[in-house]
Amino acid sequence: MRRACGSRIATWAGRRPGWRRAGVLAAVLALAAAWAIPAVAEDGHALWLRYQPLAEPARGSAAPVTALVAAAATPIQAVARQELLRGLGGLLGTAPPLADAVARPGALVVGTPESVPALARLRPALEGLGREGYLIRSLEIDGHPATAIVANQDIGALYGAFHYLRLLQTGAPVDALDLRSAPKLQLRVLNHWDNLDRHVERGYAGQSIWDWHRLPGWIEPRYTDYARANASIGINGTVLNNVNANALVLTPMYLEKVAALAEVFRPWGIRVYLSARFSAPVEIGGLATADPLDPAVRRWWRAKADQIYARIPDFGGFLVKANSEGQPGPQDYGRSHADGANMLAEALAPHEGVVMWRAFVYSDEEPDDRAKQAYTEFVPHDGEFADNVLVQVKNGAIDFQPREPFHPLFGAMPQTPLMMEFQITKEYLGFATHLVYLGPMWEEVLRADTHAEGEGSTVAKVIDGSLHGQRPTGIAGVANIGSDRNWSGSHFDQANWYAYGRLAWDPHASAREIAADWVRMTFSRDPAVVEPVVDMMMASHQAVVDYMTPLGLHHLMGRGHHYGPGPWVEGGPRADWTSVYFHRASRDGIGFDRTATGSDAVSQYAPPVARQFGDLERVPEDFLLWFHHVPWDYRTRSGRPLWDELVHRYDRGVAAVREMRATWDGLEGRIDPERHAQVAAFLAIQEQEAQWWRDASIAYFQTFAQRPLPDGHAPPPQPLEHYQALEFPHAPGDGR
Ligand code: GCV
Repeated sequence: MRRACGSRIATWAGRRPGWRRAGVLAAVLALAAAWAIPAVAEDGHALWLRYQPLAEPARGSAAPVTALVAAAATPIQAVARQELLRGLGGLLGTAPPLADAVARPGALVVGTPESVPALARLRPALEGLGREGYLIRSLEIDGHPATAIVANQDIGALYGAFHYLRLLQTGAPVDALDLRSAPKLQLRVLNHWDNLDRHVERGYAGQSIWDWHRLPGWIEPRYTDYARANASIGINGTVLNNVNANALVLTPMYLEKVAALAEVFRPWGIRVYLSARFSAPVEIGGLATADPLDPAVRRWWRAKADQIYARIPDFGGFLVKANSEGQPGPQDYGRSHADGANMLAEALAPHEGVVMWRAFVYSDEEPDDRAKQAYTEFVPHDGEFADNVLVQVKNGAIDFQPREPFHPLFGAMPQTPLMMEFQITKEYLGFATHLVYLGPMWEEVLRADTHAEGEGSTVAKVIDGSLHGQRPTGIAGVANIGSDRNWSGSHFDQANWYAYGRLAWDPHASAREIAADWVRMTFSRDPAVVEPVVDMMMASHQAVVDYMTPLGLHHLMGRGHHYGPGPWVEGGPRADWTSVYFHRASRDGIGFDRTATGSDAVSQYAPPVARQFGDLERVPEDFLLWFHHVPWDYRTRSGRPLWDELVHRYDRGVAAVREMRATWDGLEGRIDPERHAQVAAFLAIQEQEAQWWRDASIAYFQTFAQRPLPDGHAPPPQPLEHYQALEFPHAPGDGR
């Protein structure tokens, strides 16, 4: 098993010459300080770390900090201290003076028992908090009331510092604190689908933030901003390049660039990982094969790992997409996923790196149902993967659709660490212009009951290892970060990055509470803003499901770019890349029969779940057409026939967007004009596009349903051919 990464960082830092250490530290502090100067007012660049002065009465509830006792002897300690000075300075008006001891009431004392001796007596209370956990406590030190943020290691104290600042930012009382927090998942990682030419696959926020061409000579200050934002929500790893990987990233020229980024991220507790192309030994290594059982190939990967660790001693490991969508993999040589993953794991093991092997696979031979393929390919290999391999599983079995039932692999591989893969970027959810808060969708999946070990075997318990005891544990989020000034393409998409981090720290947390914190930190602590905006965010996921893919429909988007509706998409290289494959609409009904009379995908779930999903009377209606092919006049639970219910839901979705617009318009004057105006404009786009989805889908499905629209529902304003003829050759984020 892997050594704790803090000790590795300490070891690494300890080996460096003193002058170089001091230089790194100075650079880190300078970059961190530069971040405090807002380049453009209210452009969203500051994210949730705005540290605006606290207005009364919230300020009154914050105990004044009279002094800050915190060491700065290591890079992590230095950034923690710097962050507190910046945060307290912004929130309270002036930064507290630095002190070596608690000489008067009201000091904030931050560190480990080693870095701040006054904290040594809290050592027993730190038990069980691990390397990254922390304690925030109101107590007396040397006879004076004080607040302690204390952890076993520096990184825990940094996370505690961010938590304390969050309490102040959200207006929570801080005068009688007794908080313990430790992450429930070990690897909390972003996956960038960023290409080396700076195109971001499925990215809607500009170009890649990695300026590969100018690295390592030019270190953008943004890299520090990025690391700081991630550390504030507990993210501790980042995969820099696309899973559709270019082998060049493993060449020495690129490894120098990767090493430069790793150096910037290190003080923030963030390790770098790379997507590894399975055929790299052939493409950049000059070998004739990439067969994982070939001794020369194994040697090549071992040497490559050694080369990487010589430059990046805390390198995290590899992410691999193999034998999926045309990517090379072990099956090209008649080997299994376990053979491929274990070969890489063997190369990384001496350095305590991990392999994150993706379960998003489908072979060139089309299966009877794409939803079944990952389970079919992976479950037979349960128990065969090396100790440092995690299998990374998307939340649902198809592909980040607006709503999917949880992936049947969760709970089905008790001897293998399974990582969750969420998509933060909104490939199938309206890109950056649709306001969709993903917290409720992720919460729904995390709380879903797999029944793997009886009732209460939630997906969250599978991934945090509490159900089957697997280690390591982890979660990945496909990043929505790009070169746009506001990072994520829209102000509200920042909430999805934020919520991902908070759920990665605690997959049992509440999406609503996370949203409320985010709104208070990002827009306003005024309840007249917080309450309506949180309600709007919480309703936004159901809205997009309703206007795009109601009742369990899925994979109905435009071909290739995935922009807008395309329920008519058919033909092309493979059936399971079309919409007609998934909705199966005909004169007799609509939906994919995944029961025993159809593909029998339901049988991949534990029996109680399979029985529920397979039973037309008991299946949650949100998944009706995911699991069942249903006649148009089937009576739904509302009493409406299926066709009428479908139309009703499409219209409900559009109406929900209209309501979001009205709510937002009503907040004019309470939100700064710059951000208010952009959100208002994006909501207007969203309403138009929701209407487009609704109109195009109804026009298309009506050709099968052959029924009039129910009373009170307007017909689509254009004939079906109009919607089918629309083309978007320059839609952003396409796969290349
Ligand atoms: C990176 C979907 C996306 C692809 C993506 C793939 C994956 O198919 O459309 O762009 O490729 O998922 O997750 O590997």
